[in-house]
Amino acid sequence: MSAQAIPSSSPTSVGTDDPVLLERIENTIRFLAVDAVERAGIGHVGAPMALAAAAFELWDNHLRFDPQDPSWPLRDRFVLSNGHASMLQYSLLHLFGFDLGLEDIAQFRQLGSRTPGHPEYADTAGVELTTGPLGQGIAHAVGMALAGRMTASQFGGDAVEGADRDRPGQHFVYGIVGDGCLMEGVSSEAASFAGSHSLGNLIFIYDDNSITIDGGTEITFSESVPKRFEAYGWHVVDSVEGQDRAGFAKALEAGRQETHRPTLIILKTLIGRGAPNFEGRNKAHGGPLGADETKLAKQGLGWPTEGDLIVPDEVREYGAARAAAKHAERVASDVQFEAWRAANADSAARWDTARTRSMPADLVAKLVEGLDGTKNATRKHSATVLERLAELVPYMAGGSADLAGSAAPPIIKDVGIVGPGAGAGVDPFAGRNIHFGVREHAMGAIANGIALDGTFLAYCGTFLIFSDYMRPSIRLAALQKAKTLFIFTHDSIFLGEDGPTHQPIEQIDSLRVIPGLTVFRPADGVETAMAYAYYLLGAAGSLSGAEGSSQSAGPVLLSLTRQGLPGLERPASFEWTDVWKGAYIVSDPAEKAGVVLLATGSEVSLAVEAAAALAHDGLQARVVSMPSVELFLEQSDADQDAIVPDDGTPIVAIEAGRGETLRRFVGRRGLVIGMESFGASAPYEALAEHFGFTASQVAKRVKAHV
Ligand SMILES: Cc1ncc(C[n+]2csc(CCOP(=O)(O)OP(=O)(O)O)c2C)c(N)n1
Ligand SMILES: [Mg+2]
Repeated sequence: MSAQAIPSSSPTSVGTDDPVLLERIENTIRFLAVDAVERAGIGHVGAPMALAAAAFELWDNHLRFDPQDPSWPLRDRFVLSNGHASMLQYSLLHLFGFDLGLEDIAQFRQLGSRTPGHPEYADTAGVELTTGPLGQGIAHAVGMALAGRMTASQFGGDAVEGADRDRPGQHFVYGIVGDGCLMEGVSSEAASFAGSHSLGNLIFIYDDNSITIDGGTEITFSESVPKRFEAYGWHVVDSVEGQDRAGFAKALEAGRQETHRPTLIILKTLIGRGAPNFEGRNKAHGGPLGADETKLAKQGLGWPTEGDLIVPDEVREYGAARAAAKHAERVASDVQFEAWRAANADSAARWDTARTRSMPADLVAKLVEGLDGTKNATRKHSATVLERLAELVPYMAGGSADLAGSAAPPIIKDVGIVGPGAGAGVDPFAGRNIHFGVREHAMGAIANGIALDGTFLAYCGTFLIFSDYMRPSIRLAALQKAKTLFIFTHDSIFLGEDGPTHQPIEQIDSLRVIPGLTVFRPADGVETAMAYAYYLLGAAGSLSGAEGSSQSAGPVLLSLTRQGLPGLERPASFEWTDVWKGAYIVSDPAEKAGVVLLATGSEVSLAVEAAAALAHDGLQARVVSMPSVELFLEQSDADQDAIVPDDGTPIVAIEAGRGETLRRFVGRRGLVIGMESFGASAPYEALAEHFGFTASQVAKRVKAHV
């Protein structure tokens, strides 16, 4: 990997050394957590009580941020992977002057509060991402760190004398993980990726307390974490005592100095520190301490036992002063940043283009061009569109979990490779093709992390069947409204000979039920291109009307075929943007239709053929393509009825999957032509014949039904 000049000096002005004040602050954080959990009657006290001192050191003396502008692009990122310790983060946000008052903390875990049970992105100023499903935080953070390195390489330009950090991509990604996160497989995948990609801007602190909910970690977690992370290619600082402020500060500095390996600091902590009958035991993990133990803990640490949620005056004043100092550093940084902009006009302009999600005005036309009527598999249309986007949206980055060769999705020509695959002597962060490796679960999280970082738009993909390995990350994308694009191919039994292990049956239905995720199953090149356009214009915030609903703010998923498909013929009245309405009429008889064939993806052309067969037999059918069920359901009732009538006309749904999400359109006794088994291994034409997906068999079933 090529050497990069990454600054490593302590990044932020130095806070107090006064041990008395520091202890007061530590106990403030500790008892804010204890009291908030006590009020809520539920929550997690153990980790906040144990990590109060170290987390404060990190925020006070190391983390660069501006409480007045939580989305300052050059800020360091902080990720609480053990999201159950949310009160730790809320206490810090409060003390450092973010928009989070004591009244918010008093509402911990209550409906509509800014202090939900686990940190949620966009609910609370200063929360970088949603954590709680263990392991996801560190995996997302890996994506954020990768985005940082790619940003530095592609938009960072040259440093201005004396202000190396005040330009894009020079920040660090800090985080805390617990035992639970490190037991989860997703953290292994992500850590392996981070080591392989030399993400030296990533610094994680392992809350090594040897405790989880069910007991000591020795009951099930016996590997050497330091050796494991060293084997991944991490720089490991083993170990620092949780109350050793100076030792921890040194470890953080060592982490910053180490620019080519991610750093894991093993921090030995005592869960529930300060609660005499709980500390060091699994019962300290969660739940309120209770009145008696709370009193004992407060007495033991010299804390007032009357009242709760106490922030002593000197602590509040100190926090306010530090918040002001952090803001002043930001203001100073802005001056340097302007100098950088002046000296790097080209990089600055491209950086602005990315950060504002600026797109060419003729994006839609450019994407659709030449695809109308063109025969191809939709995965190939997708590849064509991605090739175009390499130029049109030069801040899109992504790749596949070792299935680029199957266009799931492909390597984009003329855009370099990210990571060691870039080759000797090539900047490993100058490219935009990411080899995620065979790590689907982490791939989803890493892509989300890239998207949430805010510079690159991120896509990732594999075969649709393996979306099951990514479901928690896809769900988190939707929950956070991360603009991640999930590109899945080989989307039905028609992938053929790989057989039932690879044939998705229930996946498309199961993905459509994730709130806020827009699933497209395009039928041809135009629909594929328009699905991409929907994703991109949604990211740019430039969709309006029903198309610009809250749906368009979130992630988008494409379900694409392996097999070739004809280009659909559509009526003259068809407009490309009809695809964004979720469904449209592909063909309609002159007189009133006797049946409506509602199909998605590869089954739309099948429906067209079946309609011809039916017409031959005197039954006139309307054919409707429904590329997105979610978008169709966003339309007004009248607009929906104009496409899929609700007047008793029989509706038959056709989808080479379970088809259960289409059942709502056909009525209780309606017909869904779908899959009831896991499929079979055979050439796809044989499978079509076997499972009844031929025009003549579809026509026969429709006739029998009507
Ligand atoms: C994927 C996932 N599985 C299970 C849980 C439930 N859970 C929350 S915390 C926890 C134990 C975590 O142990 P550790 O990370 O060591 O936290 P500590 O008790 O040390 O605070 C579990 C099982 C979860 N949040 N996410
Ligand atoms: Mg633990």
